[in-house]
Amino acid sequence: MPIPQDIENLLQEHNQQQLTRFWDKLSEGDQEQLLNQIREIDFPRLDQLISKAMTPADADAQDLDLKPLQNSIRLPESDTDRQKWADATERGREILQAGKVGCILVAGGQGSRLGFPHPKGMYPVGPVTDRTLFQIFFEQLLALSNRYGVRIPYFIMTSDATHSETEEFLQQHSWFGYPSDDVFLFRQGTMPAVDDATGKVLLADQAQIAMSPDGHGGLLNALKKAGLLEEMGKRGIEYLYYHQVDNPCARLCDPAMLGFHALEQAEVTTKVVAKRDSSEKVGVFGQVNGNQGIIEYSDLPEELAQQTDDQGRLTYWAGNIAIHVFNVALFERLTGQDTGLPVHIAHKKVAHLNEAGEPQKPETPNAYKFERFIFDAIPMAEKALVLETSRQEEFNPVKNAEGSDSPATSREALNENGRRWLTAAGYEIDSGAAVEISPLIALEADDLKGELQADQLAGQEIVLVPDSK
Ligand code: UD2
Repeated sequence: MPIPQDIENLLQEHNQQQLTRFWDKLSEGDQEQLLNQIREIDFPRLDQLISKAMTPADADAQDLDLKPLQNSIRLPESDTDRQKWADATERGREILQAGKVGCILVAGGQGSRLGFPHPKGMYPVGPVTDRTLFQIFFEQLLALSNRYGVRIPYFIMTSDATHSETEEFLQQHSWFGYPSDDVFLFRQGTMPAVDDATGKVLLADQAQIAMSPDGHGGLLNALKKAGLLEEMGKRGIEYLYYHQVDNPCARLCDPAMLGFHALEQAEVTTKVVAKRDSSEKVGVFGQVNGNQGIIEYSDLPEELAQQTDDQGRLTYWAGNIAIHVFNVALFERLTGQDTGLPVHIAHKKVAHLNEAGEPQKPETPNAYKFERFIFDAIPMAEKALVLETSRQEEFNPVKNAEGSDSPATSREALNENGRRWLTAAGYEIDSGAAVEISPLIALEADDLKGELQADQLAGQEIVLVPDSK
């Protein structure tokens, strides 16, 4: 079939005619697929992004206006602090009991650093049982919904790269016992990659535009498009606990975090850990252009990352571990306005076809990719709260195949946390024992007090998981 006239005009107008370069070689089906992709692209918006990407940042670009974080709730040190945390935990339990909490998992990333050829949630990280990240999360939510007698909807964002395998894996495991009608899998959007020299949209194949996921900030539009903000309204959900697929130590729907969030009347609360060192690859919290916000590690100048106060502690100490509580009302407000989250432009290597239709696998960055970050919602909130947590307890992600933030460090942390819980609950265990405790057995150390028999704690492997039926 001929190229539809409206498409011909559209590509002409935006100088992107190369997208139909191989039209005559395509089957009807492939032509249809290409047309659908072209129709998905917001070309006027893309033109703005292309010209922004192609304009070198002017030398005297407004310097980063970053000041240290002014207020945050630090880990408790005094009895007064501990009482504050206990009060917040009580408030958080009330919110959970009232059924006002939903949970968001962002799982659209391709996890290229890990070199695992499946969606990262399928990665086995249990130190003894090889439980996957997904299983650990679902068991936490199942334990919470049982304990508080409420349904906690689980909104899982996937991407084109992770959706079908994730869906199949969860179905195969019957959502690890979680009610499937409380699980919502939805895809994030995509953005085209453009050639860094010409601004032309790249073709990944003769009938396939080079598209990539639009960043975890794509969550807002994806929730709205999937009708999930309405679903939250129908269920009376007011608070959303948000976490990433790579961190098995995240304490889902943490009552203390929910409690502080409500008591401080925040619209967004973010958990932070004290950075390991100035080079740790996490965003930092600060006053950004006068507003509380996060500067991504790649945008933080070296001298600021290394700046210390008079006690030698990092000035920008608060590392974003990408655990948030958002008010649904904030998401409704942000998706209601047309200026959504800002778009970040990344210079990356993107495989594509050249003009002759030959596949190119560049060795150096050749294209611009566009993505949104969810933490850019923070400065848009009426009030943003920062809450410190313990790295050992709550931030041991699986990111790299080796070294720091790897499967080995994450498994060891789960093991260490299990051992600490057992000791805190008053049990003697072998100093070299490997420990794994399912959330269905305990969500915190206190849940173990007076529950275990000696034979469950003997030997080199202590595995506390529900009896497999
Ligand atoms: C992220 C943060 C970093 C710090 C760290 C904590 C950004 C840009 N950086 O670093 O500041 O908080 O996490 O662990 O966020 N994802 C999607 N769709 C996408 C892209 C990512 O769902 O299009 C998900 C991905 O599945 C993962 C999370 O977002 O769950 C973070 O992905 P990442 O690997 O891009 O972020 P990272 O680890 O560089």
